[in-house]
Amino acid sequence: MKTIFKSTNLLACLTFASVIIPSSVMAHAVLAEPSALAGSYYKGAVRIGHGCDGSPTTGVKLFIPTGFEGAKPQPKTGWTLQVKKANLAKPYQSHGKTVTEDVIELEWTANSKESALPDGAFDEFAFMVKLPEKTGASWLRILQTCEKGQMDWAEIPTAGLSTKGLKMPAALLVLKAEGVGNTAGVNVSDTWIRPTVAGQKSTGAFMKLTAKDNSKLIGVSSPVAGVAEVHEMKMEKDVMKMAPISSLDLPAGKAVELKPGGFHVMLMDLKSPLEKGAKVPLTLKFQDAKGAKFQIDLVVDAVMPGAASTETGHQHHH
Ligand SMILES: [Cu+2]
Repeated sequence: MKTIFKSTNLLACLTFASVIIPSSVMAHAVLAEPSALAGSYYKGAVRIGHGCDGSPTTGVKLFIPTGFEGAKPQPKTGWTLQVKKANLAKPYQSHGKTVTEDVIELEWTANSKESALPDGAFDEFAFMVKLPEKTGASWLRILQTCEKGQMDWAEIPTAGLSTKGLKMPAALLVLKAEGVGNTAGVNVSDTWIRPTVAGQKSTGAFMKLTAKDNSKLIGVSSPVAGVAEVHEMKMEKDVMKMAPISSLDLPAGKAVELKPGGFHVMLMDLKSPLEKGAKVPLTLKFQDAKGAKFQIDLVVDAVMPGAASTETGHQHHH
């Protein structure tokens, strides 16, 4: 096939490029399930992957920010639980900023040397909490105490959601909109974004859109991209070209697929690389047949479609 890709407003349309991503070992203190439905009851778990420079972990403290309600730790054999109320929290430094938000602290402390978590093992410390209604990223500080020393997981990226380059990032929890698109009249499913490599300044976002009534996709935006556009691909004299379009028709009840080689959302002028597994906020703007505008806020995983987690495109039936 003799097909040349040309683009006028980009280095290249990268929707076709196959990208090899090295699998990175996540040894940070993280949440086992880093995204959840805003406003829902969330069962989370702090995952501790190693000790402090070889020393076994004897204590785990999770700081629950304001807006989260009724946080409860799950009991753990050999460990003592403690819940401290908001006014006991002290301000702390995170990435040069002083965080003074009131928080609730959930604390697990090993009862003995025997119940401490060895450096060579991992474990999870489960909790439950009612999440805020507001969608977006939350960063939860985790203080890991060891027989010798401690690790204060409290750094927050200055922009975006990538923790790359941070030594001790706080744990990310992305709060997603409820019933993605159901209330707004467009169902969004099968979302994914092609991960990027260092230096790559643009990538594509893909999904399936099904409108209840005749509508149009009239715009996109994302805080990670300087420019976001809806693109079409078309053949012109044996040359495949891509170009921005002002709107994409969504006929009632018909699934319109945004996919490599076809319509796609182009994210350009990226502020940082979108690593595999990155959570990317994306806003879709629509207009219905009567001219009324509405939007849907999504969080899309930077993963290849085969590896796409079921959570991202998933629909909530009530
Ligand atoms: Cu494009």
